[in-house]
Amino acid sequence: MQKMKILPGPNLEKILLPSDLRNVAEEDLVKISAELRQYIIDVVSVYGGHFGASLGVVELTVALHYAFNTPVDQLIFDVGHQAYGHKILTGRRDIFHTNRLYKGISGFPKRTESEYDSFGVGHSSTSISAALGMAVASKLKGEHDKQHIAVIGDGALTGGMAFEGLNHAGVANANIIVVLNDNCMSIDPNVGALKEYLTDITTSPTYNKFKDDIWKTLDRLNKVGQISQDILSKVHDTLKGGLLRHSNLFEALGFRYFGPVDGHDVNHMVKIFNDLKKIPGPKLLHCVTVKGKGFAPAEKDQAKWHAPGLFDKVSGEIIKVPVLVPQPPKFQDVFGNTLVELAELNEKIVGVTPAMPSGSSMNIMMKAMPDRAFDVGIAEQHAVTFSAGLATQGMIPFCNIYSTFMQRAFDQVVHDVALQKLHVIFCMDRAGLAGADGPTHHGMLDVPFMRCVPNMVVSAPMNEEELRNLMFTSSLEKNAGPFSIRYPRGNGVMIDWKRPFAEIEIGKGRKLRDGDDIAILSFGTAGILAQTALNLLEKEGVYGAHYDMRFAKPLDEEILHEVFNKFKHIVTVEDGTILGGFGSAVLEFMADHHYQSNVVRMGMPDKIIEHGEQPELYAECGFDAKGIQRMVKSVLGVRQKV
Ligand SMILES: Cc1ncc(C[n+]2csc(CCOP(=O)(O)OP(=O)(O)O)c2C)c(N)n1
Repeated sequence: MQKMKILPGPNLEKILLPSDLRNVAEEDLVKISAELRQYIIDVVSVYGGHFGASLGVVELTVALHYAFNTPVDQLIFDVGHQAYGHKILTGRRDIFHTNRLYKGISGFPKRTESEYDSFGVGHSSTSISAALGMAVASKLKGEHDKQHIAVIGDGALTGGMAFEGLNHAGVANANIIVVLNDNCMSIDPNVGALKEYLTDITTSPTYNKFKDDIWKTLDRLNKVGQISQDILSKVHDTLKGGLLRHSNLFEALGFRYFGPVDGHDVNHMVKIFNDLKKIPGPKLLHCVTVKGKGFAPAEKDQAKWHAPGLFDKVSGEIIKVPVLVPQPPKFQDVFGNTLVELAELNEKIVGVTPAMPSGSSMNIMMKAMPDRAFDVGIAEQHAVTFSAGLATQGMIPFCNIYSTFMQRAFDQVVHDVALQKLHVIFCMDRAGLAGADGPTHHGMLDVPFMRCVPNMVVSAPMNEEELRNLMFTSSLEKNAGPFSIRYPRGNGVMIDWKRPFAEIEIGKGRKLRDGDDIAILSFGTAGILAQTALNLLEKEGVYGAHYDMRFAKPLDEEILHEVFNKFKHIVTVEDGTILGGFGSAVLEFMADHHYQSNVVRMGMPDKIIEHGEQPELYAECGFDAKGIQRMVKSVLGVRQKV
C-alpha cells in the first residue's frame, strides 16, 4: 500500500540542518518543538519504530542543537532510541520515513550515516565513556572550546559502564557535559537505589533551593558580562565546600551538578546550555522529562508506548493485524510461562533479567512470584554474577539476557559461572537476526562465544516444545552446571505448544527425515527453514536427510559418525555467524575424525548485516528456505531453473 507523504509544519519545514535552526529567533523554538513532536508522531504512527523516548527529548534536542555548534561540538545520545528528533533536525527529515526499513536509515545514530552522529550507539550506557574519550582528545589537540555532550537516560545510568565513565571523567579535567534525562522509566519502570536517589533529589526542597541559587549566581555573572575564571572557581568552591559535595553523588564524583530542571522548557534549556558552555570541566545537568510527552496515551502507559508498532494518531489505538486463526506463541512467552511452571515444581528456581521484563516475558514470573524474579537494571554483567551468587547457595537461576546484550557479560559467564561449574541457565532471547533494530541488536555471536567456554552446554530449540524441554532438562539437578539456550525473536510454529515436559539427553540430536542425496544438519529454528527447503527439493526429485542437532556443544557424535559415513555432501544451517558457530563445530569434528566430506556452512556471513525485516535479512544472508534449496541444488550440481 502506498503511504501518504508526511509534511512537516511550516516552521520545521524551513529547517534542514541545525545551522537553519540556529538562525531562528529564540521565541520560535516552542513552535518548532511542537512541530517536531507532531512530525515524529505522524511518521512513527504510520511507519513504526521507537516512540515515547523521542517525544520526551524533543525540547532537549532542539535546545542542544540551538545552543551548541553541532557537528563540531560532539553530541552523543545514549542507546540512541530517543534520537529521532536529532535525525530529523540533522538533514534526514525527508528520508525519516525509511527509518528502520530495509536499505533505509538506521533506527539508531550511526557514524556512517551522518556527521552529526558522533558515535554509533544501540547498546546502553556507553555515551559518557565515548564523550570523555572525545573530550580528552580535544584537550590533547588544544581544541579547548569544543564541547562534548552525552545525553543519558536514568535507565541507561544504571549500567555499570556509565559509572566507570563518571568515575574517570570526574578527575580527567576535560570538557564534558552529561545531560541526565530523568523520566523515571527504562523500557519498563526504572529500578534500583539510584532511581530512588534521583527521585529524592528531584523532590527535595534543599536541592531545589540550591538549584535556584546556582542559576541566580550564573545569571548575575552573565549580566556582568564575561565570567572570569576567578569568580567561577569561587562559586564552584562555595558549592563544593557546601552541601553538594557531601550529599550529591555526582558532586562527590567530581562533577558540577546542576538541576533538576524542567527538560520541556526549551527556552530555559537553551539558556542553561549557553551558561554551561562557559564552565570548564565535567558538568552534569539533571533534566526531568516525561516519556511520551505530548501524546496522552504514551504518557499514560509509558512501557507499552516505548515501541508500540503502528497506531492511529487520532484515537491513540495501536493497530493490530486481525488474527483470524490461532497463531503460534512468541518464543519469549513460551519462556515466560514455562519458567513459572518450572518454578512451581521446584522452589529453587528463580528468574533474573537486566531491564527487560517485558521484552523477555520475565514479567510473567515477576507478577506470579514477585519474590523470585529480579529486574536488576541495565546491568548484564551484574545479572550474570548475581546469578552465580544465587547458584552458590543452591538456587537455580534462569538468567535471561538477549543474545546481543550477553556480549557485555562474557567475562562473568567464564569467570564467575563456568570456572566454578555453577548451575546457571542462560536463556538468550533475540538470538539470530533481530530485524529492524539492526546490527547493534543482531544476536549473531553467541554460539561461538559460548561454545569456547569450558563446561558450557550450548543448545537451541527448533520449536516451542523443544524450548520447554530444554528448559526442563537444564533445571534438573543431574545437569547442574552452566547451560545456555538460544532462541529467536518472534513467533514459533506450534499452536499446541504446551505439552508435558520430557527430558532431553544432553548432547543428543534427532533425525527428522531420511534421504540419500544430501544431509542437512540444523541448529535451532533454522531447522524450520531447512524443513521447508527439503519439502521443495523433494518436489524436484532431490531427497535430503534432516537432523535437528539441538546441541552445538556437546555435539551428537553418534549422529555425526552416521552422517559422515553415509553422505558426501553435508549442509549445516544456523541463525548466527558461520565463523566459529555450529557449522564450524561440525568441521572440527570432521577434521578430528579424519572424515572427508563436502561440508557447506550456511548462516550469517562474516560482515555487518544491516537492519530490515527478518525475512529480508534471511534472504540477504541466503539461509531462508529458498536459499537453502538453491544451495543444495548447487552443491549437488542440479541445474537451477531460471
Ligand atoms: C546493554 C543494553 N541492555 C539493554 C538494552 C535495551 N534497552 C533499550 S532502551 C532501554 C531503556 C533505556 O532507558 P533510559 O536510558 O532511561 O531511556 P528512556 O527510554 O527512558 O528515554 C533498554 C533497557 C540496551 N539497549 N542495551
